[in-house]
Parts: sequence; C-alpha cells; structure tokens
Amino acid sequence: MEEGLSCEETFHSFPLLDMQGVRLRSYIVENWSSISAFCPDPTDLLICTYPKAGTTWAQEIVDLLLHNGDTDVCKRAPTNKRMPFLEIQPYPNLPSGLELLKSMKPPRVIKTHLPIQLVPKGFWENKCKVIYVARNAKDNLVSYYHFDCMNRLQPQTGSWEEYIHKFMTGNLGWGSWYDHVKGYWKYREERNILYLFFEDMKENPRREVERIMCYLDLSLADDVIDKIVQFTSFRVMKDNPMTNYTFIPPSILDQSVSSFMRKGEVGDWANHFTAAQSQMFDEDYAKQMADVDIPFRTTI
Ligand code: PPS
Repeated sequence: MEEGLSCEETFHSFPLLDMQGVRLRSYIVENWSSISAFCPDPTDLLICTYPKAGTTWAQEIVDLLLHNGDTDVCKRAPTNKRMPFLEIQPYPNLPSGLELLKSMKPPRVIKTHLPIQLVPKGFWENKCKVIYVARNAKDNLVSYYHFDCMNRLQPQTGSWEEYIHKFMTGNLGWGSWYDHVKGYWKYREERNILYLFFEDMKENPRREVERIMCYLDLSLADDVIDKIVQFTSFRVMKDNPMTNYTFIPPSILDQSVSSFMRKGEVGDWANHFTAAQSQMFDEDYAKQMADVDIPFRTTI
C-alpha cells in the first residue's frame, strides 16, 4: 500500500473541466500553469498514451530495457513511483507527478495522457525522446469503461450505452481518443515520436521490444530481450505487485469490481458491443477518422 493512503479513507471523483477544449480532471486544470511550465531534461523520455492504451506495459518494457533486463531492479518500486505521471496530483497527502519528478535526477521516464497540443513545450524544445502507444478505439473504450467502473477518482460511467457516446464525443478524462491518436500521428516524423500499436505488441512482443530498444539506442543480448518479453507478458505483469496497481488501495482502485490488469487482449470489444452499437460506432468512426489513415486493427 502506498504511504500516505489509508484503506478507510473515502475518495470522491474529480469533475471534468475544459482545458483548451479537452476534458481533464479538475485538479489538472487548476494546476495547469505549473504542469505546462514543466521543463524536462533532454535525456528524459516521455511515454504518451490515451488512457488504457498500454501505458503500463510500455513503461515496464522501457524500465527493463534501461536496466539491461534486471528484474530485481525493476521491482524497486511500483510503476507510478519509478516513472512519474506528469499531470497527476492524486490527493493532497500524496506527492504529485511534478513533486516526484523534482525528487528524481534525469534521465527520467515520464508518463502522460495529455494530447500532443497540451504536452509542455519543453519536451519538444529539448528534443526529448517520445514513445506513443495507440490502441484500437473499441478495445480502448472497453478497457476505459471497466477502469472507470473501478476507479473512484473518475466520474461515474453511466450505462454502457451512455459511455459509448461519451467516448465518441470526447467527454471522458483526457478528451477525444480520435484527436489524441491523430495528433501524435501527425507529428510522429517531425518530432521523432516512436508510434507503437497495442495490437502489434500483442501480435509480436519481441519485435516491438526490439523496436523500442533501437529507438533508445540500446543493444541488449538476445537472451536479455527474451527475458524482457517474458517478464512483460500479461500473466507475469498481472502477478507482479509492482505493476498490477494493487499498490493503490481499493478505496481508490477497487479491483474487486475489475482488475487493473483485466484481460490484455485484442478483440474483447466483440464481447461488449451489440451489433447495432458496433455499426453505429463504425459509422461515426469513419467520419471522425476520414482525414487520416492510421492502420488500426480491431482483431489480430
Ligand atoms: S492506464 O491506467 O491508462 O495507465 O492504463 P494502461 O496501462 O494504459 O492500460 C491498461 C490496459 O493495458 C493492459 N495491459 C496489458 N495487456 C497485455 N499485455 C501486458 N503486458 C499488459 N499490461 C497492461 C491492461 O490489461 C489493460 O487492458 P484491458 O483490456 O482492460 O485488460
């Protein structure tokens, strides 16, 4: 359990407010001036995602790559302590992402869910490396729905049908999935962003681990890469108390409602969408994504 948190404490959800047209938890908007003023070191690495796209998975792979596959070192602390979440201020008695970052020396691995236009400009000015993980809209939606059901800090989900509409209209924390994936896609070459897909990571994790390794200018031995692939498999990460978010108390993340490491699959959306919902979603998707050709896959 994280220091400073008690199981008995009752937590309430944060309302969503608008920041330049993006829905964000109120405390992010209230602390916006310090978040946007954050200036990274050029050696810092940023991992960006729309929520539930595979952040934790990418973080674990990166941490292992940076530590030559040393699994003991990567168990030194929970994910959120090893790799601070830039814009998060969980609760007054817990350090914010910015406070954690201040206490760490570069090079640091930093997590954000901010859309590209809200990423502090220092990351671009300092030419930091940036890894983006994108996940197909339907599976991303399903994962976010289950997370919002178990996360006491997030607004109420409403019904599944209502939630689909919230997703389609960008009325969820961190805004529109469509704008998010398109924003990073548009700038991936100009800003040297490594743009990864969750589905590719599932299909061939070794290939994607190697892509990340090359992007980080690392060269690890074959057996170390094998070890990293094995240690970052869904099963192993689900059982690892440093990656499965059991370090957050159930009064915040109630894993009896849904596990943080829930299924980790491609295509689970088919167990949730009715045929009518799927058709309605696909028609809207075609319109929202008409201006871009990002090779998302809803099955592998
Ligand atoms: S968060 O809260 O935004 O940081 O969540 P995030 O880590 O982005 O996404 C959580 C989903 O990623 C799945 N996951 C994995 N899938 C396969 N393999 C591995 N190793 C893995 N690690 C995390 C996790 O199970 C969530 O997806 P769902 O579909 O809900 O299971």
